Order: sequence, then structure tokens, then C-alpha cells
Amino acid sequence: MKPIFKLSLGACIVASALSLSGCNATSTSTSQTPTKQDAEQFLTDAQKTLENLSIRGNRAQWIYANFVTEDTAALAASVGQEATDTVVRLASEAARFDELELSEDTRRKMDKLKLSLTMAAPQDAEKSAQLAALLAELDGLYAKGKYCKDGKNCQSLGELTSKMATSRDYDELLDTWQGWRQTSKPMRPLFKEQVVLANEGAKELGYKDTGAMWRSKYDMPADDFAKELDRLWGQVKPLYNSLHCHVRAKLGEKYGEDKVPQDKAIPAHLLGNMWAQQWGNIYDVVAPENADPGYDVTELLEKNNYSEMDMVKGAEKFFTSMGFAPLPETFYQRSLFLKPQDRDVQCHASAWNLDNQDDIRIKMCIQRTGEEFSTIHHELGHNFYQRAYKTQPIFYQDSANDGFHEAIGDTVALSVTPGYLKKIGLLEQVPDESKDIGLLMRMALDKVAFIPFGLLVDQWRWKVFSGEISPEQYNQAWWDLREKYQGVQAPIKRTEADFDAGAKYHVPGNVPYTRYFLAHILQFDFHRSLCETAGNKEAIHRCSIYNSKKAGEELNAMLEMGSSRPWQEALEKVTGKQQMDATAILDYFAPLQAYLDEQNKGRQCGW
Ligand code: X8Z
Ligand code: ZN
Repeated sequence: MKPIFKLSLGACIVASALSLSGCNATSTSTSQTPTKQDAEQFLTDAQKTLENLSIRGNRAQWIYANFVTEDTAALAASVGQEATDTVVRLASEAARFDELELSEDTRRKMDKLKLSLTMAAPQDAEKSAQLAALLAELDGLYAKGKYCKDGKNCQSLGELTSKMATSRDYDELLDTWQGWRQTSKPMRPLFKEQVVLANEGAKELGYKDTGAMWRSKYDMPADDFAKELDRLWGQVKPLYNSLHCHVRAKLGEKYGEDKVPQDKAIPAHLLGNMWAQQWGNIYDVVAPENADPGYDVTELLEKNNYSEMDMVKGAEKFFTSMGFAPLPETFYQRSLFLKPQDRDVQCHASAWNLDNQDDIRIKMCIQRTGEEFSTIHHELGHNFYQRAYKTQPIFYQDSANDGFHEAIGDTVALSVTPGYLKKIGLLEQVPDESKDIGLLMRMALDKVAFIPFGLLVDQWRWKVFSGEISPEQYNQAWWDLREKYQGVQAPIKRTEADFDAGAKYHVPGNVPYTRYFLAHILQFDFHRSLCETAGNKEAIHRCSIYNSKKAGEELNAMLEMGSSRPWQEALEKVTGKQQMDATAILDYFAPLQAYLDEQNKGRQCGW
């Protein structure tokens, strides 16, 4: 989901609404001790302001993302600035009520207001305008990024992505990998400037820096949250290490051990993905002997002539089978499904709710692959969540924590099992259990491989924001973390003229990334519980919650809460527990762990 500032888009409607209602100083003078009634009035006024603002901002952002030009950038930046300034002003006004004893709900709304920005702008108008312009420019640089060899034959990220997925030619992969990274070099000075301004804004709101502000959003002390991440990663790490060891050995067989040394980190361009974040595309390289399930979703889509629209309809049907209402007609009229040929768009997939009610849409340059079929489920998960919490007050129109938003569609996609594919007529025969290791391997290459990447992006950004990583160390520090967590390394020498973090959308796009780490833990936890609710009797990796109204009801109970209660309570609605737990992912992959242990016997694992 593109975090369209739910609360954070400003407009002059706001200013007038505020001055009319006296929200600026509400109905009391700031010199008097404010009362509970003042606090409630403040929130009522802020709510109106934010509702108007957010809709106007969503529209400006939508237009920018769909038509990337200088003019739309300027308009998006201008509304973005108004939004940020308004939220910053409201958040500092809310500080008047800090010492006041308020009901739990009123206090929570105040907290949500304060924490609603991804980047806080300094109160200085010029600096705030500068920050808004930087945000739009960075986003645009990514959207327009192309790799042109000798100034011609330009390739879009979509084309480069396909090459990374399908080529098995070491040099061609290397060229593609380094080509895309040319696009992020010009981002470096802009990013550096953005960090300074955003930190200034965060400090004015009372946070140590922007990273500290990001870590404060989890209904627990910021430092405890960081520890919680380490704990979860500790649970998954042994499984990741086993997978890494096996994949490296297979890549060594494929490309030669001179190219893939067996005691070092894996060259980052050989894993089937531009960022080495999901490895499912190199399944063919590691497919277990005699356990190949014998089908591939990309081929099934092709064979059955599935269009991009059929893929969207198929994903929608999953949700409706669980009892969710169908998507509105406007979803199909207003979404972007295909990459336009005549203009630049932000192709990175996102889900939107333009009016905070039913005007939900996705924006995606769909390719007809199994990977993209999963991404469509992912995006629709956002849309169904948005619609489920639309009746909450604007402060709570968000997921329980950001990991929940990212986990819903993925949870549903875990149910795209062979049994399900047969049910919907895509697959003729369900492979027997002897092929489960193949299926689990394919899934692990995407899901388990992702987890350290999901963690490290913000480990890097947090250190950048705190100053522990200085601009002169941006790239070196990025690769240090890539090696430490993922055990991958740059295939060619990198220098500080490069800005490889910027080659990943969420860095120029200003989207926090820890959410995806959390989502990868949560989705297995949700899947395990929902399968139980659905009465599943099979192994958890064979379970599909398709058609289960009971599972749908349970899921919806969590979704409709929005962020009105601490995420621990939302989690409890589905899993019955208040703590995130990686044991579900370990359970899911238990048979694969045993297989990997066997395969890795005698190998020197680690890097
Ligand atoms: O950015 C996304 C979604 C949109 S919220 C397509 N994802 C992360 C990524 O692509 O890096 C989904 C998985 C991780
Ligand atoms: Zn998402």
C-alpha cells in the first residue's frame, strides 16, 4: 500500500475549517488549562480538517503516480506540504493536552494523530516546501528510471525484472543488475537532504530522529519494538541459514564455484530478483529431485489464457468466497492494471482508497506471471482492509500495525494451493504428497528468503536517520547489512558514487519497510489460525481457506477494528494470542527443514 497520508494531507479548506471552528486554539484560550471537553472538541475539528485534506491529497498523489510529469509533481508536492504542515501543527497543538487525564480512546486518537506522518516537516515554511519537493522528486526519479545501453535501447524496470527472473547467463544478469543501479545514483544528494530536513521535523515533534519516530508506532516502547524484531529474526534465522546453504551449493553447481564461492556470501544478481529479496524465480536451479510438483502458475495462467483482468477477478473471487462483498464497479473503472505505453507511471504496485469510503483502486503494471498473481492478492488485501475499517473515525482508519496491512493479501495467497487451483479449473490434477517438498521449496524461496531483506532495509534507514551511518558511508553500510543479514554480496565493486539502497522503491518512495518483515511473520500465524477455524485437517501447507465463511468472519472481525485498539488485541482476534510468533512459519516449513538438513550434510554453511 502506498501510505497515502491518511491524516496528513493539508489544504486551505483545513485552514478555514479550523479558523471557523476555532480549532487552532479551539474554544479555549491557550493560556487557560485545557479541559477534557477542549480535547474532544479539538479532535472533532481535527477530524473534519483531516478528512477533507486527505481526500484532496489522495487525488493529487493518484494523478501524480499515474502521470509522472514536472507539473503533477509540483501539484502533489504542494498538497503534500499542506498536509504535512497541517498535521505538524495539529500534533504540536495536541501537546497542550499531554498532561491532561483523558479517556483511553481520546488519548489514543491524540497519539495516532501525532504518529500519522511518515516524515515530519520542520515548521519553517521554506524547509517544509523543500522537503515536499524532495519527496516528490525522488518518487519521480524511481518511476522514470530506465536502463539505456549506449544511450539507446532503453529497458523499463518491468523488462529488467523479467530478465532477472528468467536469464541464467551470468554476464547478462550482471549487466541487468548494474544497469538498474545507474538510475539511483542521482538520488543520493536528494536523499541526503531529505534526511536532514525530516530529522529536523521529527525533533520538533519530540522524537530523537525520524527512525525513532517510526519505531514509536507499535503500541510498545520504541526500544522494546527493536528487540522484538531481533527476537523474531532469531526464531527464523536457522531456517534461513539452511536455505541459504542449499541454494548457494546449487548455484555453485550451476555457475561454478569460482563464481559462487562456497564459503562466502552469494553474488546478489543470481537469485532471480533485482534485489535478491525473493528467490522463487530460480526454483528450477534448486528443484528437489523426484519432488517437483510438475506445474508452475505462470505456465498455468498462460495455458488457460488468463488476461490481466482475469487475474484480478480471480483474486477478488477468493475474498468474496470468504464472505467479503464484491469490489465496487468503480474499482474496475478507475484502477490501473496495464503499463501505459505513452507516459511514465509509478509502476510499483499499490492499493488506494481515494475517498476513505468505497473508491478503492489498485495501480499496477501487471505482468502475467505467478509472482504477479500473488501480488494482486497482496494489493486486494489492502483494499479489503481499507473497506473493512472505513466506518472508523479517521484516526483509526488504518491497520492494527503496518505489518497487518501488508499481511492480509499474502495470507490469502498462501491458500493458492494446488487443491485450490484445481477447484478453480486452472490445474487438472493435484500432485500427491510426495511432491510437497518441491512446493515447500518454491514457497520458501519467496517467503523465507525475504525475511532478512525485510529486516535490513530499515536497519539501514534507522542508522542513517540516527547519524550512525553518515552520507559518506551510505553504500558501504548498505552492503555490510546485506551481507550480515542476507549473506549476499555485490557482484562487482561498489563505491560511494553508487546509491544502491535507492534502487529499491521504498527508499526513494519513502515507505517504511519493517512492515514487510512483520507481514512475513504474521501471515503464517494468520494462516495457521484461519485454517483451524476453517476446519482444515490437512498439513498446514496444503490448507486453503477458500470458501470458508467462518474464516472470513474471523478475519473481518480483526480488519474492521482498524487501528482503534492496540495491535496485540487485533492479533488476538485471529490467533488467540497477544504476541507475534514465528513458530507458524517454522511449522509450515518443518518438512523442508528436514530435507535441507539432509541435503546440507557435509557442507560448510555460513558466510
Ligand atoms: O511493495 C510491496 C507491495 C506493495 S505494498 C507490492 N511489497 C514489498 C516489495 O515489493 O518490496 C510486497 C512484498 C515486499
Ligand atoms: Zn503492500
